[in-house]
Amino acid sequence: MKNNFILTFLLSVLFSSSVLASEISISEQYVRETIPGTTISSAYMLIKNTGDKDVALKSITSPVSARIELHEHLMADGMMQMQQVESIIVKANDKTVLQPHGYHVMIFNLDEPLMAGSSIDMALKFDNGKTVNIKVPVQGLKKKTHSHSHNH
Ligand SMILES: [Cu+2]
Repeated sequence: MKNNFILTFLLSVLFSSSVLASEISISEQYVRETIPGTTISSAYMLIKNTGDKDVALKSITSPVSARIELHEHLMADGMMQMQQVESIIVKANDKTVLQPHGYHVMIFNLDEPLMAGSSIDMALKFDNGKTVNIKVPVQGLKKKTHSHSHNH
């Protein structure tokens, strides 16, 4: 009886954590190295939702800044502009890409510059009450114009 109880307990822990992890997953995340003389940066990632309900990213917190906003780029009067958005929706069984010239994360008032090779912690809060914690690597400013790397 006692063994059965322990087994049931372990299974329920394993099951619930795998459910949690499987609904929203973040990949391909990176944040830009700070341009010298500035205290801002932007972050990008791929958010995947394997659940059967739409979710919305509501806010992001990080130890590196108290002011982090969700932004989108849009064309206005022939000019590329960006503005803050209240949330970024990830549809059920779909994905949303945060990328340059699209949705992105703006980090303001950085206390210290972000250096390539390091990484920062971010907590992503979703409207279903879930928080996803990720490590975001800092990418150097020198961007390869041509990528000859292949995925193995
Ligand atoms: Cu922005």
